[in-house]
Amino acid sequence: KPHKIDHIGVAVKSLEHALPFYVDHLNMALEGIEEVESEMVKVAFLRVGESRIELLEPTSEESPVAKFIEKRGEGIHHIALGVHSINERIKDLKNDGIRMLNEQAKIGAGGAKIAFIHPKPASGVLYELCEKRATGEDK
Ligand code: CMX
Repeated sequence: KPHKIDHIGVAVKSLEHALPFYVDHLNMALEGIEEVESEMVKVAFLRVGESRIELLEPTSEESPVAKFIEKRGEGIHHIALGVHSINERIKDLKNDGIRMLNEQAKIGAGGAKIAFIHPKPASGVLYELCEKRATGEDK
């Protein structure tokens, strides 16, 4: 079972422009900014209780997030579900006949193992499975 919403990804054109609203008006604490080269994004994590908002800025025109913004505009891009054993979850979903966009977990922000599910059976929502690195901090 997913144990929490780890984060909600929001596609933005510019972190610099997007961040002040979240920090100054929604009073979210900025945890950090990280470039995930393999995903062609720069991300900012904002803490909301046990979850986070992840702002995603594309670092290249080739970035899937740049294509998303071009097609649909800025907005919610994905919901990440915290799972304890991502490989098991991928296996179970595949056994259930659910199409994965990633059949193998890959490494995302903060060294987490991540995999995306095809949005079709999820009524158009892109879900990410996310297994955090065991740091002990992230309960
Ligand atoms: N929301 C809803 N549907 C989406 C979507 C989104 N954000 N992005 C893509 N889709 C749909 C597409 O329209 C497509 O639908 P059809 O098959 O019906 O045409 C389907 O999902 C597959 O999309 P695709 O672009 O053809 O598939 P790819 O395998 O090329 O891309 C994807 C996979 C969606 C994961 C990639 O495009 C993407 O968005 N990558 C960015 C991932 C990301 O946010 N990484 C964060 C890293 C930081 C971290 O959190 O660790």
